[in-house]
Amino acid sequence: MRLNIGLTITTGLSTAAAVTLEELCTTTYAASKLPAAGTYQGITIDQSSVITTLTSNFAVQDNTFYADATISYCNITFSYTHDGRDDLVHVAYFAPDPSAFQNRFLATGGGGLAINSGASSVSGGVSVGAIAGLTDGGFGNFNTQADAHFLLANGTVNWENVYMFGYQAIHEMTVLGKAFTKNLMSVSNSTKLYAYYQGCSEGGREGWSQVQRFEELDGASVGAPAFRYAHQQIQHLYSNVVENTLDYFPSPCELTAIVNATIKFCDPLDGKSDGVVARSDLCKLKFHANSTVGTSYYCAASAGGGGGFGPGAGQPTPEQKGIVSAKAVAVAQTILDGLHDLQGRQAYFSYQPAATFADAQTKYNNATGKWELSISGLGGEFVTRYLWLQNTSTLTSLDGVTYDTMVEWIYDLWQMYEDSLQTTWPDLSQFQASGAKVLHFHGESDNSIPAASSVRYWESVRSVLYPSLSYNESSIKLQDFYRFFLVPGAGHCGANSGQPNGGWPQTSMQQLIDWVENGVAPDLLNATVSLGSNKGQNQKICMWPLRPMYSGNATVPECVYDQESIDTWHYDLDAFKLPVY
Ligand SMILES: *[C@@H]1O[C@H](CO)[C@@H](O)[C@H](O)[C@H]1NC(C)=O
Ligand SMILES: *[C@@H]1O[C@H](CO)[C@@H](O)[C@H](O)[C@H]1NC(C)=O
Ligand SMILES: *[C@@H]1O[C@H](CO)[C@@H](O)[C@H](O)[C@H]1NC(C)=O
Ligand SMILES: *[C@@H]1O[C@H](CO)[C@@H](O)[C@H](O)[C@H]1NC(C)=O
Ligand SMILES: *[C@@H]1O[C@H](CO)[C@@H](O)[C@H](O)[C@H]1NC(C)=O
Ligand SMILES: *[C@@H]1O[C@H](CO)[C@@H](O)[C@H](O)[C@H]1NC(C)=O
Ligand SMILES: *[C@@H]1O[C@H](CO)[C@@H](O)[C@H](O)[C@H]1NC(C)=O
Ligand SMILES: *[C@@H]1O[C@H](CO)[C@@H](O)[C@H](O)[C@H]1NC(C)=O
Ligand SMILES: *[C@@H]1O[C@H](CO)[C@@H](O)[C@H](O)[C@H]1NC(C)=O
Ligand SMILES: *[C@@H]1O[C@H](CO)[C@@H](O)[C@H](O)[C@H]1NC(C)=O
Ligand SMILES: [Ca+2]
Repeated sequence: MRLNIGLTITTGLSTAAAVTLEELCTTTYAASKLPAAGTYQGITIDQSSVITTLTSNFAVQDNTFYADATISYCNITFSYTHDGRDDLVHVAYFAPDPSAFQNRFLATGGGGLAINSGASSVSGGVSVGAIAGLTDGGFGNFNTQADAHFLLANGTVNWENVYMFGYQAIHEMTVLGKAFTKNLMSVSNSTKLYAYYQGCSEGGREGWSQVQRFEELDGASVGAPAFRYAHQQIQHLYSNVVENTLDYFPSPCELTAIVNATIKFCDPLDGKSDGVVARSDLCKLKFHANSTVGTSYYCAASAGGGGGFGPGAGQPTPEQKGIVSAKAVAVAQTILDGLHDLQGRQAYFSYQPAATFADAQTKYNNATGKWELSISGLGGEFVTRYLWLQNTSTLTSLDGVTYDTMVEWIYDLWQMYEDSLQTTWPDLSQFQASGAKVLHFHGESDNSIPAASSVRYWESVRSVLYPSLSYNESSIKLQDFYRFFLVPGAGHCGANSGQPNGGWPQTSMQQLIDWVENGVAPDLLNATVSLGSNKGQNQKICMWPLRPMYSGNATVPECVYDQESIDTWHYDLDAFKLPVY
């Protein structure tokens, strides 16, 4: 039979089965290649659940994480249950044309409260010659968010779903996906199948959840991970609590004026006047927000927008004009200083200067003509649903909420979800010993997850793995398998329209593959400008802890060691007695 011939002629690099994509993309063929029973203990695949859909000449275009390409693929889905549990989990695997398959499997994650990114990551995976998988986590269907079934009833957590979201579902999808890939593409037992992970934000947290626990991957590309979950999610409310505490609710335009003035002052500190703050650390050291008091600002009325995630997001905004007030600067500076308890001990850190104040967005009350509190939807749900276990995502009020209340919320969520969602286990010895690599990056002007959050984790891993080595010696050792890059000017998991000349590492997967398969470790991350008049320009990004310094308009920086700058990224979180990894 043709399929068996496919198996026997498989040698060396040419591992593709002798089937066409059209032949592969039938339910009969796909069902005959499902992972064998017992591939994953406790999982039973529904053999009759297979669905295949062929898509030809699909354009991967302006994808955040993959270069432009035209691909054909088969979307193969099936479902499984956990023995002893009455559940149903759906997985989807995008398979390339067998002639384009390059012995790769790619697991992908989601964003926000979604456990997958729909077609975007998996189609990108196909473009690099991988079979790429995603899961619905067992939450219903591929579009169901994790919070939809987070509670079984008010007060009762659906812990199975929490652990599925936390790490289990991606792990299962990966193990099944690797076995399925080998069967589907007739990869011989002697041929190495490379397994990768790619994700950003919640997808970045999911990536770390795998790296910290399992040895299924050869490489992971993780951006701006939403890890240190308890701290991270409550951080989304911090800006609102600052506004409430200082009793000042700046208009979006007044905050933008402060950001614009910050960019103007700090842009040249990196040696290049390009509208990009590539050294937000020098900005922290040299810029005083109070210098913006009195700056005049103007924003035309708009029919929608306003940004943010609160109830005011997307509402029409009136014309805004005035001069930046001392109160607005106090709000901005207190936000940038990060959460401190009422005794002045630091509990968390904040966004870098030059990031926009997304969490601080207010809403306009057309009846009173005033700007009012707009509680961050991302932060609010973690209090109502994840902490209070109430079936609602809306936190209606911050009355009586102090900085100490926030510290308590963090502490309680941390205890509740330490082993499922917190995701900052710092001992990566097992992943390291397996020979796998992790490429981690974070937009320096991220307005949703502080860039310092990633720096802190890199530092936790460094100090836990190499407690007796010097900073320099341990940094170099860590870089053998874990490399971290701050992306100048970039926002949350993408380029930033406020600093459009900053490049974005769109081809990080390609560099990871080159590291894993060819031993080419990236000293500089490859980046491409995706916005503005320099669109298409190639740039290079320095590897932490080195920091960029440019001469004139160079696109390749000198990567310098600057202790005073490095120190600005490290915080003593003395509001907690336990170490915060
Ligand atoms: C893959 O196919 C399934 C079944 O038809 C469908 O529900 C799902 O939306 C498809 N996935 C993507 C990412 O297109
Ligand atoms: C939570 O509320 C939604 C509607 O907002 C409802 O569909 C769902 O069944 C409720 N879940 C529980 C566990 O009460
Ligand atoms: C690979 O090895 C397994 C068990 O070691 C065996 O069952 C299977 O037939 C082998 N597959 C191929 C394609 O040789
Ligand atoms: C901020 O800068 C941007 C880009 O230069 C500009 O479009 C916007 O009008 C400025 N806004 C304010 C309030 O200064
Ligand atoms: C501005 O802030 C800096 C640093 O906090 C301080 O040294 C300086 O005195 C302040 N200037 C004014 C005018 O308040
Ligand atoms: C405020 O209300 C007036 C009168 O109803 C309306 O014309 C205007 O568009 C509203 N403005 C905003 C920003 O909603
Ligand atoms: C569950 O909590 C929500 C939010 O507090 C509330 O609206 C709803 O009525 C509660 N449901 C039950 C069944 O108590
Ligand atoms: C660490 O290495 C940097 C160069 O990467 C060097 O400038 C610095 O002096 C070194 N620090 C120590 C303590 O050796
Ligand atoms: C680096 O990015 C450029 C576009 O800026 C692209 O042409 C090139 O292929 C990328 N290199 C690698 C190794 O991915
Ligand atoms: C850098 O580019 C800008 C804009 O293209 C130009 O005005 C400036 O003269 C250039 N600076 C140097 C040092 O080449
Ligand atoms: Ca600059």
